[in-house]
Amino acid sequence: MKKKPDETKKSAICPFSRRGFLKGMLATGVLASVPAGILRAHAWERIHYEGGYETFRNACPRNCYDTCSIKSYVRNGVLEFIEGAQESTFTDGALCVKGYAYPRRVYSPDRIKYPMKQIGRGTGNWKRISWDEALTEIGKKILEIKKKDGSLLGMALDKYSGNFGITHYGVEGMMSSLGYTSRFVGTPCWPAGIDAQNFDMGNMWCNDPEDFVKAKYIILWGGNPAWNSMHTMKFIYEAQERGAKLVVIDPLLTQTAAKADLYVRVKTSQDGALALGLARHIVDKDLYNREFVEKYSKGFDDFVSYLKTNVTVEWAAEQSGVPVEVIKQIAEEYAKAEPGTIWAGYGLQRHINGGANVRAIDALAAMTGNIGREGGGVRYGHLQTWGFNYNAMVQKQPEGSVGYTGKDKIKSEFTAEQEGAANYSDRTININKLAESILTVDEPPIRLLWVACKNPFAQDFDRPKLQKAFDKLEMVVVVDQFFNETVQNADIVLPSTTLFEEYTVNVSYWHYWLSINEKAIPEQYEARSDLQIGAMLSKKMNELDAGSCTFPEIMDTREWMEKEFNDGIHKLFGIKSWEDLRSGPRKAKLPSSASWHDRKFATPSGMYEFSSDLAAEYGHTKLPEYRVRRKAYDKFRVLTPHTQFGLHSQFVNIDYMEDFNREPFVYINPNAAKAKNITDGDMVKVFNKVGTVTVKAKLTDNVAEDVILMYEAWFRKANYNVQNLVDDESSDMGSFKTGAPGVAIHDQFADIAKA
Ligand SMILES: Nc1nc2c(c(=O)[nH]1)N[C@H]1C(S)=C(S)[C@@H](COP(=O)(O)OP(=O)(O)OC[C@H]3O[C@@H](n4cnc5c(=O)[nH]c(N)nc54)[C@H](O)[C@@H]3O)O[C@H]1N2
Ligand SMILES: Nc1nc2c(c(=O)[nH]1)N[C@H]1C(S)=C(S)[C@@H](COP(=O)(O)OP(=O)(O)OC[C@H]3O[C@@H](n4cnc5c(=O)[nH]c(N)nc54)[C@H](O)[C@@H]3O)O[C@H]1N2
Ligand SMILES: [Mo]
Repeated sequence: MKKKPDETKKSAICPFSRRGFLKGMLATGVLASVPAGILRAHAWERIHYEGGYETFRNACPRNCYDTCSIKSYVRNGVLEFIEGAQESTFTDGALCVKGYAYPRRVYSPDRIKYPMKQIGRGTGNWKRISWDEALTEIGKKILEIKKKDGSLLGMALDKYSGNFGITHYGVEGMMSSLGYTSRFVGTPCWPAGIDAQNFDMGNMWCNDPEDFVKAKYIILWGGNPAWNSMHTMKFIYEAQERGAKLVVIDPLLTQTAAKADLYVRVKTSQDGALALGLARHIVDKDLYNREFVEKYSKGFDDFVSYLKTNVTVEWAAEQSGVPVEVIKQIAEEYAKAEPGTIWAGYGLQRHINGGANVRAIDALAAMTGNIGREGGGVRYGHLQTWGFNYNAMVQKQPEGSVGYTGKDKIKSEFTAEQEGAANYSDRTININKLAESILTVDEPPIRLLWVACKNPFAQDFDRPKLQKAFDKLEMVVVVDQFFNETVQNADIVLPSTTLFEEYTVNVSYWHYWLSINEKAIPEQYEARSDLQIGAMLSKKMNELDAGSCTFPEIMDTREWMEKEFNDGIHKLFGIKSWEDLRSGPRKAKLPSSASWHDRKFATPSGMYEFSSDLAAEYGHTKLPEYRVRRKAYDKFRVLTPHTQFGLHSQFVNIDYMEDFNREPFVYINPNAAKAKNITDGDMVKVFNKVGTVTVKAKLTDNVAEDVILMYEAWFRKANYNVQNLVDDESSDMGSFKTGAPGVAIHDQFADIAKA
């Protein structure tokens, strides 16, 4: 009889992994021909076999549009290779190159294997300690803080998108089960656009990306899916084959732009002007959709008078750098296409006027009647499939817990009676101001920082300030897999499992598939999942001080994954239980591939709101008006977008990925380089008011003369970090729906010189 996965023997380091990497890449189609079988081995467990391998269903939990459904092949407890699930028409049997490198990531010699303590933060003097020692030290610190401050608000959680598996919200649950704490809220990623779409439509909701094939005209605006959502590209190519025109609007000539029928180089942060110029021309040519604006929208007349008073195509051309004829051409082609679609990428809104720019783009889609159409829409993201129980997340504070009572107190999930206490809450702090907050927040100050699923030193803003902030903390605990820069700034590191070593469940904010993530191999070394760590900490806390933690002390990740399912999820995906997902991912049963297909909007008026009172309440203009961009604070504009070979700080450090991507570069236009006496391959210094990065230059006219380009990434061997050039300036929107404004990542400036 096959044992439960939890009891399988501890695996050896995979001897075949480099081969497995290649095999995974070549496997698509090959393995489809090997005989498959399902063996009923135990009442609750069916083991799937294929070609001599035990197979498991997994899902890539990274913060990526594609959230791929994975099939994993295990022999003798060793993950040998993986492939994209064939059942998902989105994943379509293929992974990205990072995905194929997963087995190496699991068995990387660089993985953090045991709990460790650093004697002197930043010294590199690490000592292996036992789980018991680690948890005792952390537990004692938590109790000390509670005693000193009378609350646990001095303990803060910094978590974001390292793993989007639903049970990972158990980290938030673990914090609640200790008491009221400080929480970094908001998102560094997409909040300005989320608010914009909420003001305009009442929610963020995109068409099924598979329906790109139905589009006749595609405007890809400020996104680079050839790298960041490669699985969507096949639908765009199919649309092109069926005759659709692809327009890419980006200040960089990206790999996506290279596939376009028309590439439009826009001046960074000036998309609002461009969108309004397009809208003005559509009005002038009487090409807007009367039915939509009359029946389903509010405030269109006001919008038209704003355009007529404040916007001309010539002005838009001047502001955006896009010639008048091109604006007129796109306006006419897009307005006449049935349907025309816009994909508003996240890069677009990481600006001080990013939300305003997205609202102007939404208006364009609405006035042409493209919202609610299959193959149309303005695509940004959605959370339609995220209706889980969040059982792991919702935990109750221990009795007698004291918390935050300030005016901006957040609402508790529990009634005051259930809480049996005064109306306390966690203290929320803007996630994008991590450094600033640690340095300035008081009464009580942040003393203990728990970092999980987040690499602030690589991904957060103003790294020199972050260094000062960390130096101020009394204790830093990081739960992670590799010795990255954040870990280097920790006192205690706890080893986290990879996705193959735990159960969870995954959905996407872009496509509509649901995947189960099975535990395919045992926990490696002494790694534990975030949930298991919560349970272990709970046991220790209650040993040290009975009743000080309400989190369950025994943790089976499978049981907790099961608890996330409910009737709504079963119905939406047409499954009876999560076990149905063991035979493959499922897609939501959508009444239409179009979002807002019934054109009933979730705004206060139930209409598409060209004029939004809610926007005004949050301090914005009612109409999607032009908002000026950030004033340059240095010579060149610095863009630090996402890289092909990493997912933020993840993957780039894996040796197999280094084969593809050996070192970082700064990309600069040849004319700009000439003026600075820089030639290809020179070491250069890029510097601004935040800090300096020293890196090799590459000359390319893919970037404009006033732009310097560097990709965000964490290289194991290079001393390279773009956050030395990015400050923490806020974007205009985000507070409405995410609790904090976004961050103006792409509104940064620097100068460059030969090193
Ligand atoms: N300059 C610049 N900065 C940016 C951006 C940019 O474009 N330019 N983009 C921003 C955006 S869009 C985002 S979304 C953020 C992303 O910021 P983060 O969410 O911090 O990004 P990641 O590097 O993906 O993940 C963080 C860490 O989670 C760890 N991890 C993985 N799995 C687990 C797990 O199961 N448990 C635990 N405890 N840890 C795990 C990984 O090893 C990694 O160290 O960065 C933002 N920062
Ligand atoms: N390979 C890979 N895939 C990823 C990620 C990754 O790190 N690597 N990250 C994942 C995550 S968390 C996210 S949020 C998404 C991000 O996906 P994208 O939205 O595609 O993100 P970026 O690469 O940051 O930005 C896309 C483009 O926006 C452009 N841009 C910047 N400013 C402006 C502007 O003012 N106007 C216009 N029109 N364009 C502008 C940049 O030049 C860039 O080409 O990708 C996800 N997928
Ligand atoms: Mo993101």
